[in-house]
Amino acid sequence: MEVIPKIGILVGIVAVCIFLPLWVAVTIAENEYLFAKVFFDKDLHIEKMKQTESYKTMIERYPDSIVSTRSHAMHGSSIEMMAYNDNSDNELRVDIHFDQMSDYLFENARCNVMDHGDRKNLGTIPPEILDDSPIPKVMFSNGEAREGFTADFITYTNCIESKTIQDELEELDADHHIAIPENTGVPGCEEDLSCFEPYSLKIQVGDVVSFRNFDGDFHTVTSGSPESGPNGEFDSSLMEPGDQFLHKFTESDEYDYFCMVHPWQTGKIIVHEK
Ligand SMILES: [Cu+2]
Repeated sequence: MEVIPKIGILVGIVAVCIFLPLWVAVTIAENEYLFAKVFFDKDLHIEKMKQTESYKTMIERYPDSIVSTRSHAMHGSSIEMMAYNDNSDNELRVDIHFDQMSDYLFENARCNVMDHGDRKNLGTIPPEILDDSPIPKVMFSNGEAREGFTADFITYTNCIESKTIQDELEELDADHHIAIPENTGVPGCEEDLSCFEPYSLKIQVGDVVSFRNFDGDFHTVTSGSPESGPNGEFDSSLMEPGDQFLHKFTESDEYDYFCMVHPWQTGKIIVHEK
């Protein structure tokens, strides 16, 4: 009766002292082997990735693409490609990854365009803006395309050819115009509510409002109030003399706005349903 527990303990000790280190050693060796294999096969992977439609389409359409390759990342190799437009700052990024373990090729394309000085993925730009924009409708969720759609995305999205969203709004006729009059950079205009002209404006959902700086000073058109600060609905950032900022109002609400540089400058836009 006493022998069986002793054998059990012995087996346990053997397992912990011999098999566990052995298992760890084998796992490490296996990983090293895979790592080395991926490294030695990297040219093969790159060849394989260069056969994808994504790669071929990208090189054909944008011969100046920046291409970088990486091996033995996640048991495979990757190609990263980027096409860039100096004028608009828009960029198209394509990633191709080959996983040697699963023999799986992953392809992905993303379009990032400039919107009011921020680089945004097409998928993060409000659809109402895209509706009026010459940027082809994003047929892919989140402004990116994966397997099977990547080459079409590169071909049809015209990602880097498109202008900035602000440029595209400029081509639309604004439905309403608001002026930042002269001498609003010094206090006084708040007394007769003339820091933005008109001070209060009633519009309909979907209307585009133009704000133009007729003053010799820098100003901003920023949603929110001087008391509570910007609320993130819209922001022109610094407008030079003569600059125009356009914004499309897509939801009915009352929008207070102000100038971040001269907090006495405030205005209001009331948006009604159509
Ligand atoms: Cu101002």
